[in-house]
Amino acid sequence: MLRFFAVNGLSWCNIRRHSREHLVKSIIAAFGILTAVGLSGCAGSVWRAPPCTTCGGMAVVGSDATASKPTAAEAQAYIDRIESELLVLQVAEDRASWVSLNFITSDTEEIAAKAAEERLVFLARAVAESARFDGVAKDPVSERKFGQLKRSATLPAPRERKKASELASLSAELGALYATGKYCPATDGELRHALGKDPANAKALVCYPSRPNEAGVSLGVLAKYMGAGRDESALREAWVGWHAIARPMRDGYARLIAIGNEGAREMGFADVGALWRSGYDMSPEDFRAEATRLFQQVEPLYKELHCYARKQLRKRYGEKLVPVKGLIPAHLLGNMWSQTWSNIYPELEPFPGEGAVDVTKALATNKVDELGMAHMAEGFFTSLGLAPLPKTFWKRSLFVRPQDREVECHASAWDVHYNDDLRIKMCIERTGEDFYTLHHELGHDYYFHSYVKQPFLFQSGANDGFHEAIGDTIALSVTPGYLEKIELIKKAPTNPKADLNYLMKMALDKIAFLPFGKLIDEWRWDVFAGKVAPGDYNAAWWKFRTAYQGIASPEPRSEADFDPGAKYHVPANVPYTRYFLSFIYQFQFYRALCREAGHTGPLHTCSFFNNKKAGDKLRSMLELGASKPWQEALYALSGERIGDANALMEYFQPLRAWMQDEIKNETCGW
Ligand code: X8Z
Ligand code: ZN
Repeated sequence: MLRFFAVNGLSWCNIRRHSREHLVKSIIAAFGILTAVGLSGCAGSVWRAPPCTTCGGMAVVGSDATASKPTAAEAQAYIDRIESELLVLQVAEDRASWVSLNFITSDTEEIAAKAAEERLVFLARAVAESARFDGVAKDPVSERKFGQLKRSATLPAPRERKKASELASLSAELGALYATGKYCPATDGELRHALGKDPANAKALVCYPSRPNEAGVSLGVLAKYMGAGRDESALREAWVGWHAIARPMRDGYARLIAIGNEGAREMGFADVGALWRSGYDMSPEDFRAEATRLFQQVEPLYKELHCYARKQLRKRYGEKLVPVKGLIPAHLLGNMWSQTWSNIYPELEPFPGEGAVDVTKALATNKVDELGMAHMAEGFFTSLGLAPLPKTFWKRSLFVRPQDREVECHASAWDVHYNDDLRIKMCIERTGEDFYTLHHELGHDYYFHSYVKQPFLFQSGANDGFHEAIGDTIALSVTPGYLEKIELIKKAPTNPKADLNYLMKMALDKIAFLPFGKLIDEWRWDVFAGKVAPGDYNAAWWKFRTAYQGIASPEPRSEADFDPGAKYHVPANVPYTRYFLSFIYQFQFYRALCREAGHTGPLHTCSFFNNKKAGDKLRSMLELGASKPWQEALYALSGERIGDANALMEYFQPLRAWMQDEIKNETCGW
C-alpha cells in the first residue's frame, strides 16, 4: 500500500541499541500503563496496550487532571516520542501487510490485521492523551506534527481494543474478498467462449460445472476483456459477473463505517469524511468547496467528451443501446468502472490511421518484458538527475502475477522499512496502459526517496493529491517524441491530425476520469456523515454515477448489490479525492516543469526528459514532504499557490475546438 509515513532514514532494527532502550523508557514514561512485549527481537517487536478501562470517556492513559499546564518543551518531547513509537508500529504493520498482500491466506490476513490493530490502538490513545497539550503555544514544527498525528489513520479506531480489533479484522476481510474475487462465466455465453480462446484461462474456466466454488476468472482477466472485447452481451456478463463479488461486503462495510466514525469522533472529527477533508491545510468545509470549484472548471470539457463518445458508440451499438440523449451504458466504455476510456480509442479516433502511437505494439515489437518496462520508467526519473532505484527494489518488488498463489494485484508502491526500501507490487501486463502505470508507481517511490530525511510525521506528500500526481506528471512527458528518442518507436508522427489523435487518446484517460475521481468520495462523504444509510448504499451510488458521469448500469440494480465494493479503493478504504486532485495538479506540475525546461509550442508536445533544471525543481518540491502546507510546496515547483485546472484546459484546447465542431448537431447532456 502506498504508505503515508516512513522512518527517518533508519529502520527499527538499525537504531543503535542504547537509543532503542532509551526509546523504550521514554514510551513507558509517556504511557504509564503501557506494557511492552517481544522487545528482544527486531522483527515483529510489538507494543501491546492494556485492556482499556476508561474507554468512552476522555480519561486516558497517563493523563493527570491536577498537573500544571505543560510547557512547549514538554509538548515537543511528547510528540517526538510518539513519532518514534508510531514508526515502530508502522514498520511492523507494513511488513505484515506486504507479506499478506503478496501471499493471501487466512493466516497472513490475521497477522496483518493484528499489526494494524496495534497501531490503531496506540494512535487512538496517543491522540487522546495529546489533548493535554491543547492550548499550549508550541513551536511550529511540533504544532504541525500534532496535526499530522491526528490525521495519520484513514480509518481511525476507537480507543477500546475490542473495537479496534474488529475494525482491523473487517478491513482485512474486505480487502481479501476483493483481492480473491472470482466470477465463473456461464457455460454457453459469449464471454466464456471468448475467454476460452486463451489457454491461460483453461484452469480458471473449470469452475463450471465441476468446481463452481473453487476456480473462476479473476479481475485481471475480466478487466482485460472489458478493454478489448466488443461483444455487447459478453461485456455485460463480465461487468455483472465482477460486480457480484462485492455483494457479500455490504454488512461488513456498514459496520466498518460505524466503528471508523466512532474512532474519528473520539479524535474530535465530525466523522471519517471530515477527517479525510481535513488533510489539505484548510477547513473540511473549505476543502469541499475547493474540490467543487476545481470540478466546475473542467466539467464543460467532460460533457463535450461524453457527448462525442456517445455519438461514436451509437454508431457502433445502435440507438437502442446508446440513446441520442441520455446515459451511456457503463459496460461499453472499455473499462470495468468506466473510469478511463482509452481502450475504446479505436471507435473514437478523430482521424483513423493518422499516425496514432500504439505503445502496446511498440513494446512487443521491441520485445520489452515487464522488467524492461520498469527499467525504462526508471530511466526517465534518472534522466532528471534523480538517483537510480536501490538494488533491493529489483529484488523485493513483485512485477508479475504469480501462478501459484493469491496476491492483491492492484498496483501499489512501498517503502516497507522506511529507509529507502523502495518496492512496487504490480501484476504488470505488457501494455501501454501498464507502461504508464509503472511511471505512476515509480512517482510514489521517488517521492518516498526524496523525503526520507524528513521527520517521520512529515514523510508523506504535501497532500495526497500531490503523491498521486508525481508519476503521472512524468508520464505526461512520455510523448511520441520521447518514445522516438528512446527508440521505442521509429518516428513520431508530426502532422496536426496525428496530434489530435494523440490528444483524444489522452482525453479518454484524463478527462473521462475526472467525474469518477470526484464522485467516489462524494458518495463516501455522505455515507460517513449518515446521509446515506446502509439500506440505500447502492441507490445512492448510482445517483452519483449518473449525475457525475452520465452513465447507466447495464442491468437493473437493487440493494442486494453493493457496487461500490467492486472498486478496489472502497473495500481497501483508500480515499479517492486524491486522484481527482492529481488529475488536475499533474497538468499544473507538468506545465511548470515544461516552462522550467524552456519548452515553447503547444503544451502537449512538451517532454522534459533529460532536463536537469526541471529535475531540480521537482526535487525541491518532493524533498519538502508534508513539512509545509501544500500551497508552499506548489510554490516551490511552479511559483503558484492555488490549485488550478487552467493548465489542463490549455493542454486539451486544440482537441476541444475540434470536438465542439463534431458535436454541434448533437443534443448533449443527460
Ligand atoms: O489506484 C491507482 C494506482 C495506485 S495509487 C494504480 N489509481 C487509481 C485507480 O486505479 O483507480 C491510479 C489512477 C486512479
Ligand atoms: Zn498511486
